[in-house]
Amino acid sequence: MTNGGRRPPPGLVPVEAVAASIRHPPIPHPSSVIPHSPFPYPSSPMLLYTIADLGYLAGSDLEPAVSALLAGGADVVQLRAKDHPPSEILDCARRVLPLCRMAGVPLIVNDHAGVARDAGAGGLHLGQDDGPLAAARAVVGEAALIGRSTHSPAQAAAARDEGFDYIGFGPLYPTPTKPGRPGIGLEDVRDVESSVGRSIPVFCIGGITPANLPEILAAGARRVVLVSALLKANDIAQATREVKDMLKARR
Ligand code: 3NM
Repeated sequence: MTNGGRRPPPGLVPVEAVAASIRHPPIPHPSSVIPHSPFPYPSSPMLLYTIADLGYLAGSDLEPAVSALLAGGADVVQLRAKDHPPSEILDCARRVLPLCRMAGVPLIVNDHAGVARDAGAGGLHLGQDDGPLAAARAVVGEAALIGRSTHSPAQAAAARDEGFDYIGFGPLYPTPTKPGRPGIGLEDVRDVESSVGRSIPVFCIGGITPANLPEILAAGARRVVLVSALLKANDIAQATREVKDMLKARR
């Protein structure tokens, strides 16, 4: 296996597994970027992490938005729904999971380990206050990716040491998507990327737009998360493509 001994994502029905393997032949992960990457999606460079945030999307917009993110080259899609009950989030996850699977892209559920497990999602994302990795791992299983939000270099290193598969690092700038947090700025980006980022993917997050992406990349970032800048774009697929092209050009 090229993914560090992990089993493939759970719940793939054969026809989807076949389709995924046709679209994404199992070439080795670019080990020069992330040695021993835990990501079981070896053909993807994992540069652009997107979030389908129900704070920005009406329910009926969910599938079109996720389709557009995928069409534009999103490498990861997270489902984030801060004010929705788990049963509704599960329903949403089940609606978009087939889209993600057909694109060979992991669907990550924010906060809710039980939802991630019940949906058969590719992973789970946890905040700083969402408990230890081991408890979440016991719920979602070994195959799922589990990421942690981090807001300082110390938190980033701690998440790596605990065994998280990836981290978010931010918010770089204050953002209405996660209100009440100061921006941490760009000064630690290069160090975190060159230390923690040698072991697991580091996705910079918070207030990132196509306009400020060049300065974030110049500060040392390689992987980013964009939420509002994509979901509020007139053409989500085109905005996503623009960002993905900038990330690919940086590598
Ligand atoms: N987490 P936008 S910042 C969901 O720093 C989230 O942990 C953050 O949204 C963190 O791209 C953030 O609209 C919001 O600024 C990112």
